[in-house]
Amino acid sequence: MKTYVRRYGIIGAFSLFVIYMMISWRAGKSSGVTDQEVVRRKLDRIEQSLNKLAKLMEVSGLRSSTETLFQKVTQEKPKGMVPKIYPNSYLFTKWGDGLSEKEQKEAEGLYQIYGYNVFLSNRLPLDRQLPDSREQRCLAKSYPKDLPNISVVLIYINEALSVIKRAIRSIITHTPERLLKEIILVDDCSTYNDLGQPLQDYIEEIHKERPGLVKKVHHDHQMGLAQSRISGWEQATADVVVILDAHIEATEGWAEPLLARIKADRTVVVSPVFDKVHFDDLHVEKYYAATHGFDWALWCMYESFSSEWQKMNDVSQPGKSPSVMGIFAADRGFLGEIGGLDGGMSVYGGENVELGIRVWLCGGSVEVVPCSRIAHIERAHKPYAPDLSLPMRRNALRVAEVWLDEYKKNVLVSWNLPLKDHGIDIGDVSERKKLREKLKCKPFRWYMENVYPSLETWENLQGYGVLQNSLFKNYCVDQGAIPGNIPILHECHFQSPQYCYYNTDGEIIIGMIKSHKYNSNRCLIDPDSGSTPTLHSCQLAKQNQLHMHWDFKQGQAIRNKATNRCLEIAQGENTYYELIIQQCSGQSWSIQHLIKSF
Ligand SMILES: [Mn+2]
Repeated sequence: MKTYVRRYGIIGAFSLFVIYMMISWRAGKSSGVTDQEVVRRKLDRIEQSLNKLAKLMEVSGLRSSTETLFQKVTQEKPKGMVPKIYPNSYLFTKWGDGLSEKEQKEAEGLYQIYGYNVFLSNRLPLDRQLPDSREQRCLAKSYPKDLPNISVVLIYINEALSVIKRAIRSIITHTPERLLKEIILVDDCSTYNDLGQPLQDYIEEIHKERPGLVKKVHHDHQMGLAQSRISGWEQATADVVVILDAHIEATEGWAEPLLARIKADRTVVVSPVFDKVHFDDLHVEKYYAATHGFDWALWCMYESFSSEWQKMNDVSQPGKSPSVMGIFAADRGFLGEIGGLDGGMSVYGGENVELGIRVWLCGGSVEVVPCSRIAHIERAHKPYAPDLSLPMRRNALRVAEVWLDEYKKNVLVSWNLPLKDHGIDIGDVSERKKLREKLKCKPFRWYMENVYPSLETWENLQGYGVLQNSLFKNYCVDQGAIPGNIPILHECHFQSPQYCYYNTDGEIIIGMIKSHKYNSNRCLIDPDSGSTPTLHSCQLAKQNQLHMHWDFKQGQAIRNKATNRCLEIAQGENTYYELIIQQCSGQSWSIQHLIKSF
């Protein structure tokens, strides 16, 4: 019984960490921060959350955790101390002791280009041994002899040669020969010149042992991740196609668990667990298996498996997942039947969520398979585009237009765009709409109810965007310092800390609204005494019956239903205008976008 309680306590804690992760990444965005930094911070937080989770597991004795799976490469002790010449570079935060000035320059230069440690990669053996990160129960499993064979597609743009070579080598080493039909390299128009002849030389070396194993596809202009995956799929001839990044290393036994699931059900699209290869010292860290979810902006994120999966009490079992994160295996024919990937997606982002939703709605399902592990380099920066949020936003709107039905508005709310005339070109979606009709796919409501019930519906929202007082239009209501619970008036920058929401319950939510039911938003409260408004978790505020309900009509006062006082602005002692709560003096407010007029 004790174990039972502890186990569920830990599962609860896991959920809390996931929640923490989701609450915190948006909060990190404030004025002056570029979208690219936001993406980076988000990835950092996901990583931190997983690390914390792993540590928690270890402390609780449920399972071993944050294991460093690959011995960190020890640097030779410096003969004379050479100072680090890039003290602010992420590359040298934990790595690089003892390198000469010349070596540091080379390493930093390569890192700036690729976003990971190419200097070190070039010096590690191509067939380096990674310790086994699989659960004990995975090792005891046996798989059918007659598994389908595979075409492995590696997509890349401006990837380091040694990294691609190591990916190829690791796949050959760790895939039974009878299962590996071919490796297809898709180059999405790399602009660095070391990928031509040197890569060809390596392929020819491979072909001495495995004639014709490696094929190459080259785009003559950058076509994006989705089209790269399609190009690979088009060349593939095996039963199953596995689509991977080229900055990965396959590990022992990675293929069989995926193939066994597809053999049992050709409509299931499966993902391995990605262990993390650190971008700086390239050591591998075991990642806990998790599902691949997303928020209403359609950014993907890790989440805990369903309670049904938890109840099985077997971490080696495949678990249902709302979506995929870009590395997956599918029956080649089935992937074609349901429309491959959406080639109209540009550059990066959204294409995986589109695939996940489409698979579920059009007759298949998605699973994460914990016994299959792929080590994946998490880059410090990505080479696809200077600001990933722009293609991401465009692609998200494209997914919304084709698949989300009445929930399309949630994507617009999430990106703080107006419901009508957002002015963003999403390309031609007529073919994708026809595909949806042809396949007789289910409505998105079915997905909400059956696949992803933890997504909020946001059905009660009436208005969203920045909230401005008519006296002072350059200033916006802002969530204020984090941590902290005092909303402020701040120069408008139209970023997420200034997003406000008004709903039919009369709540005013300040700061980016949460996409999942297990997260709580922060509601504006009249604390009753004093004149300083505060923010509280809406759930707790409800429980504690705080004064959280407001009468508000567009262009009119914001008046608390319980206290009858108003949210207003006034000059404080320091002469700056401040947000206060006081007896109503007739001030009026407007929220940026209306869902229906109120
Ligand atoms: Mn990747």
